[in-house]
Amino acid sequence: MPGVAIIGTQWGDEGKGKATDLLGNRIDYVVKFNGGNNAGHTVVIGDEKYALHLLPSGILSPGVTPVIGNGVVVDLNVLFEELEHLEARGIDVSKLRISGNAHIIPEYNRALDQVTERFLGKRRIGTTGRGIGPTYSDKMSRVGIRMQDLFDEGILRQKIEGALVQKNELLVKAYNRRAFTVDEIADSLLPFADRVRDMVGDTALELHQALEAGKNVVFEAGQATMLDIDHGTYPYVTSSSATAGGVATGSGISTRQIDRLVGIQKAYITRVGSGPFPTELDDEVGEKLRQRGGEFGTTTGRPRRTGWFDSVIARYASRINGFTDIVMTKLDVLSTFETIPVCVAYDVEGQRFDEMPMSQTDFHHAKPIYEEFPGWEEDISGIQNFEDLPKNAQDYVLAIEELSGARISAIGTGPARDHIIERH
Ligand code: 2SA
Ligand code: GDP
Ligand code: MG
Repeated sequence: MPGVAIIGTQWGDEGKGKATDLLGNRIDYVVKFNGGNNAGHTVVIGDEKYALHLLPSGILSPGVTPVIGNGVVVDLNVLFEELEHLEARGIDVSKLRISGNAHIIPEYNRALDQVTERFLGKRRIGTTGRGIGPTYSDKMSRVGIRMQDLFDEGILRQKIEGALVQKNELLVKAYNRRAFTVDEIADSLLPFADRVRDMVGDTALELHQALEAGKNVVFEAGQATMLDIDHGTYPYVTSSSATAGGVATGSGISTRQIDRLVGIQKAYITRVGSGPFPTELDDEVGEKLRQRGGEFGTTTGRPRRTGWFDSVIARYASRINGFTDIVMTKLDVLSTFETIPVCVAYDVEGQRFDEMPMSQTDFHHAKPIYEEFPGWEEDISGIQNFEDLPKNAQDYVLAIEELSGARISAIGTGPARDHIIERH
């Protein structure tokens, strides 16, 4: 049963989209199991560049059945914008399946996400403002609206009414905003019922049957380990389970059906939004990484914060997820740096931490302990054989492999599909 999961090891944007695409011609199904249109995956195919948010990036491979699992939150307007955009570019999207249990992002949750951030001021999370957090809160509070509710107008109206009791209280009393009416929300959702009817189904059963029949199923995570609601840098996280455990809960398959767990890690590290970041480079070196790596948000265009590779985080991600192997991306970005520091442990007020500190306060105060590696001048873009890399680049990869606690099975040397070194 070849179930493969692709998981981010850092704070996102490691190149998961490209890693999924790499498996393209071997995939039958690609499943998004967490998050929503806060994600941003960029995939480059020939001269064409695709930016995907809500849809899994495997949708770009012909013959693949894309699946939006129960763990995803769906903005229906974005769904159809993205589908129409891809169709106009000649991509077949007709096979898309959506779980009847996936939650819908109603307009009031977008409003709440944005206004909450404004009111938090300095303490804001730096969310993408897409309504992700409030929609997952509703799911846990049991006042959420699911895809299947679109097919029963009576139930839909009851659920909207129930949710609005809480939402309007917050919007009007706490945040001085206008109230939403049941009619306006129902009117914004009901026209989608017919449009999604044929896409919505029991995707957990469909995936189970596919896996039992020996099909290749890829589970593609949005965001990443350090943004996971349980295992990330809470509260500076997203509101879903972005780690390996989320694959099963977010798609309804068994953990026993996951055969391979691939961690995606950049050769350095980035973060979008607020929160602690021990190896952050708030200087011209960080700016050079940002420019060379094109580190700007795929969804919001925000400049990403940049820093050196952090092996404490890499080891933590390997442990939490249990990676079978790792794909290291963007090694080409590190060319021309004279030396490349790698964080091997933290110093927290005189105490050394080789593993992630338990307390967020300690993590906020963590100072990286660096080991320096000699850099290389050569442009390595597009290299496909490990032996063709400069010796210093090879040594860097081998050192990171040792520090990360899992085998590096592939190395990205550029954004294009074939800019990759596969190590067998
Ligand atoms: P949210 O909107 O509630 O999920 O935000 C909570 C935190 O999660 C972070 N987050 C992300 N971090 C990196 N990349 C993401 N996707 C886009 C991309 C981001 C963009 O691929 O470039 O375009 O800005 C993503 N989505 C959520 C977010 O920054 C908050 O820290
Ligand atoms: P995701 O959210 O993990 O899918 O990553 P994003 O798509 O948000 O960000 C990764 C970016 O790096 C994209 O623009 C990719 O095209 C690009 N990319 C992926 N792998 C490589 C690589 O090995 N080298 C370079 N230079 N760019 C890469
Ligand atoms: Mg991204």
